[in-house]
Amino acid sequence: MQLRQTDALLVIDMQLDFLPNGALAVARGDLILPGINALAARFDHVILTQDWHPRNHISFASTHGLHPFTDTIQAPYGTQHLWPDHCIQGTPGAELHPDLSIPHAELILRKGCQRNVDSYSAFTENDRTTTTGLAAYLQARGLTRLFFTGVAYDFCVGFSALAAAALGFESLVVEDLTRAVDLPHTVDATNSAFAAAGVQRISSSQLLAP
Ligand code: VGL
Ligand code: ZN
Repeated sequence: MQLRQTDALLVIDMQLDFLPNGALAVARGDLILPGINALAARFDHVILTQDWHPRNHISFASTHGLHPFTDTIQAPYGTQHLWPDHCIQGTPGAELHPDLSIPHAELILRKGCQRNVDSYSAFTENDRTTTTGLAAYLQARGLTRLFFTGVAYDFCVGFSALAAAALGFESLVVEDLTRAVDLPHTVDATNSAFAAAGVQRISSSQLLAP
């Protein structure tokens, strides 16, 4: 697959809290770091995201005295999964992994900053109304084809890729450079949603081949 001037690579939430030993560790998330670095070197345009929550965020089980992973709440905008406290603004766990090496990344977008609204997607918050400005940024620079990597496949990567497709971007997920939280049904649901929305699942070998 030939890369174009109008392509961008999105590296979603490669933060310490989502990687092994982190507060919301995604299994084997660290194994994708070298591949992401190698792929990023092929792109002129790379955008990084950070999950960036205030303390007592609506998505934290501790905020509600409930259990992470298994419990949900009914937020004004719909069902919200609950998680361990993670990616609290300014804490070490919210930092990007130090082995992520993409000095030419042009934008670091922080999301999930409102206490009462979570944001899995880098484009549209979970209320499905508030935008992060990322679509406007990409459109202003003429970037139309987006490749997604990072964590978690079944949450922030998935929601971002689906939002991108809904906003009219060509949306591709580099599947071997993602890892999933893998709650019951979340990977199947993501795969079905990708198929329905025309989000393509590709391998990094298709991009790294000489
Ligand atoms: C994520 C759960 C909660 C993610 C973020 O990055 O996929 N998952 N916050
Ligand atoms: Zn989060």
